Amino acid sequence: MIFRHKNPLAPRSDEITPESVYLKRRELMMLGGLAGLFSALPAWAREVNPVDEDASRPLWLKDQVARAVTAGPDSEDVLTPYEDVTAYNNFYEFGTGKTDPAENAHTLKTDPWTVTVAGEVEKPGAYALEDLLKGLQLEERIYRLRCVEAWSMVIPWVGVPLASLLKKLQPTSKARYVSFTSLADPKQMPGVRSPFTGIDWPYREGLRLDEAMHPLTLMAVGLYGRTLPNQNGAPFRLVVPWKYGFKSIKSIVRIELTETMPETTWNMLAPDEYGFYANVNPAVDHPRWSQARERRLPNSFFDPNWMPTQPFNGYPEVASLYKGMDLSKFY
Ligand SMILES: Nc1nc2c(c(=O)[nH]1)N[C@H]1C(S)=C(S)[C@@H](COP(=O)(O)O)O[C@H]1N2
Ligand SMILES: [Mo]
Repeated sequence: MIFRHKNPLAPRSDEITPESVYLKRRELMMLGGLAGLFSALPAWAREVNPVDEDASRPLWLKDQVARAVTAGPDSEDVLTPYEDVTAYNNFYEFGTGKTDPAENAHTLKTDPWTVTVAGEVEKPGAYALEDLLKGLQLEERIYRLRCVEAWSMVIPWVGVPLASLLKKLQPTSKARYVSFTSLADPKQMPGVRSPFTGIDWPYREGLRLDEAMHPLTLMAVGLYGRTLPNQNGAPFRLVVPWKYGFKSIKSIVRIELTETMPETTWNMLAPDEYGFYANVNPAVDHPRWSQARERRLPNSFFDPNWMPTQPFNGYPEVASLYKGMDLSKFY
């Protein structure tokens, strides 16, 4: 099933926003029987802006993204416009300011891209991204993204459940955690060159194996029906919707299955402020600010768009993963 988009880079109209077009499409898809209507579009009908980054991505990737199927939990949320999703980012490898990634990440070379798979796994190796994703069905998933800084977005990702990828890589019986590492190339990344970020590069994250295997956990290669923009972690990133955004590590070059809990970047930097689990939890404040509410983007100074933060970011189906754990201790 192919899905179609209004070109998100096209000039915005007050009447027909990309989001409203998008939501309409979701509604139609949910009617099921009508879904067939959308699969008959010829390739020439695809709206591709030739100056867009997406146009220069490898064909196999654009193709696989275009063949994604709609999946995941239904969402009542209004999508955050493409313009905001791709202009307001955290990607410290390209600077600490919110607009730095969009300004600087064009220097990231995303093809060819190799992901090293290592540790407690039957199929280790250095995989071309194409081979890693070969045979896997991509899905579109609309997820809320809640940053620990108390802003949030709603993003239509395109990706593959991490569980499907791990099934292909075959963790051994010893594997208990999955660790992820981002590219850290000073030549391509001004933030890695800079002595001021204080981060011990490369950026690292990790999940318990059962969290990694949860059906909500996604490896994203696209958003809004296109390949990922560089500033959003191209070409391959993690998305864990019930955890604070910093767990959703970008531009991944290494996946390692381990017996012991891996080190994670923000936990190493400030262990009192950022835990390994980092589940979204309105009841446990950050030592320096409340986590009870969030600003949903887009917003403005006069209309900050505050709303209450939900436990597990509104994904209660993951609660059983933490049964018996004191979530104020394991934050
Ligand atoms: N490698 C890397 N991954 C990262 C970050 C980063 O600085 N470097 N920032 C994290 C944080 S704090 C957030 S909120 C999300 C933001 O994702 P987005 O810019 O696609 O919205 O990416 C996460 N992944
Ligand atoms: Mo974040």
